Amino acid sequence: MTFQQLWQLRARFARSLSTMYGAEVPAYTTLVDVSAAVNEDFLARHGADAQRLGSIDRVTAERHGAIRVGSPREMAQVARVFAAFGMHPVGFYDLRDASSSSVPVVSTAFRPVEPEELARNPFRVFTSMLAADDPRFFDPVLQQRLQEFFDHRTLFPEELLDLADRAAEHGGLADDDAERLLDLATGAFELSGDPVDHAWYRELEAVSAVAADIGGVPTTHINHLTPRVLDIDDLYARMQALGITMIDEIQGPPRWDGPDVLLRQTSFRALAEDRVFRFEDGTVGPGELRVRFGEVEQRGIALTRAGRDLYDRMVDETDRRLAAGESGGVRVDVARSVWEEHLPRTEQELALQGLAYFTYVLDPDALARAGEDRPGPETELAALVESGVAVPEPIVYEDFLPRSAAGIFRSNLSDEGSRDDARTGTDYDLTVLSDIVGRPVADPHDLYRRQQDASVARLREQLAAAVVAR
Ligand code: OOG
Ligand code: NI
Repeated sequence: MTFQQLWQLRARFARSLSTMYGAEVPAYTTLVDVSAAVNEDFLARHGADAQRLGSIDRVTAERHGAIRVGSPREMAQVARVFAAFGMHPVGFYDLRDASSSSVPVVSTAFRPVEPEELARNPFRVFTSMLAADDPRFFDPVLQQRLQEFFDHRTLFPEELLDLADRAAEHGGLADDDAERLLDLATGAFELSGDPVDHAWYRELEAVSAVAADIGGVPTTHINHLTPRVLDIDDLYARMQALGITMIDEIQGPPRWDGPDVLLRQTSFRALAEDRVFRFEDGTVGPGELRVRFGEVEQRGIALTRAGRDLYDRMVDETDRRLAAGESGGVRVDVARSVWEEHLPRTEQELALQGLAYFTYVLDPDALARAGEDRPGPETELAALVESGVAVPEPIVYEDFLPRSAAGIFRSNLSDEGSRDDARTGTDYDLTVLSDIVGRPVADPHDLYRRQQDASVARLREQLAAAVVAR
């Protein structure tokens, strides 16, 4: 085989993790099969319109994974591994406060950032780091023991890190090196057969099941791998019909007859998996852990800051009405009425009100129809949209939602864990996380904005040319 570029490595990495995960968690394979059937039927029903938020090839291959690491050192290393696949840190998520349960992690997502790269293969991995220094969860003695545990384990062998650095530096790898990189990287996220120290695991679990999953085991692993569907309600119904119990509700925006925004997700609860334990009396033997689960997602349009503020207000409003006992207490029904009251019903309105990101594309027929009145490059964008000369095409949301993420974590915890809210938590933000990761963590808004601005610049050039040609 010849030289493989980063995107080719990324596509193969996603496939290889998918094969591994399917062998480890058979229910995942069912989920992938049902997702493919849902997408085919959706495509048959909606034709070309079905591909407005991504080509069917992209959507069929699309996955996000989730992994969890323990320390800043491990976070910096995993960033080097992902860089070899053209995946860069985007967004800061603080899940410590996003839920009443004990979820002591801060997170980012590693993903391609350029539109062409996303179109080639959008593989992304939601990556959480244990906030092991947060005194609300861990007392000084436990902090110390966790740190020693993380200092002494190796998640990513030197050979993997070296190969990854070389791939990132040269924009890819050739032949055997590419194969070796893929083997080592896939292996780093495989469930380990090494014995789990039972006493240590249970001690951490009393504080937080998430802490135990991260700090109670000698390696990391893919926690879930999520296919994308074009109709999540259909997927939900089909999975239930197959006898697979899903969590009670679809997280994120409700189903309604306006544009889909951001991200809707649902999952089935973690399944019991055989693991090997070293018990308190020194014996080694089988046991079970329930950690890994299946999740599926449907993606919508990315919202601007103004759109996101509106979204957050709608979520709060839904909470308020639910607390007041409206609509029989069914969240999605309450949310749907809130949506109908506040969110514009068309993409065009979302664009005109500056609530969502779009690329603006010139419609040459509309321009020709304008004849002598054709607009110049100085014409306001809104006027161009209203006259149909500029057609807004949605930019898909490529990121995550902290509240849904916390909800997904929480739905898989059997125990709330403990948190001492009398103490002050450690400060984490995008800047602190960038220092930890060792490279700048991008603000998702900057990326969407850049894509939108580039399309407007292109449009203005075309209009200027059209004016000159007149
Ligand atoms: C990550 C949970 C977040 C999502 O889709 O929001 C996530 C985890 O369980 O480690 O994957
Ligand atoms: Ni997920």
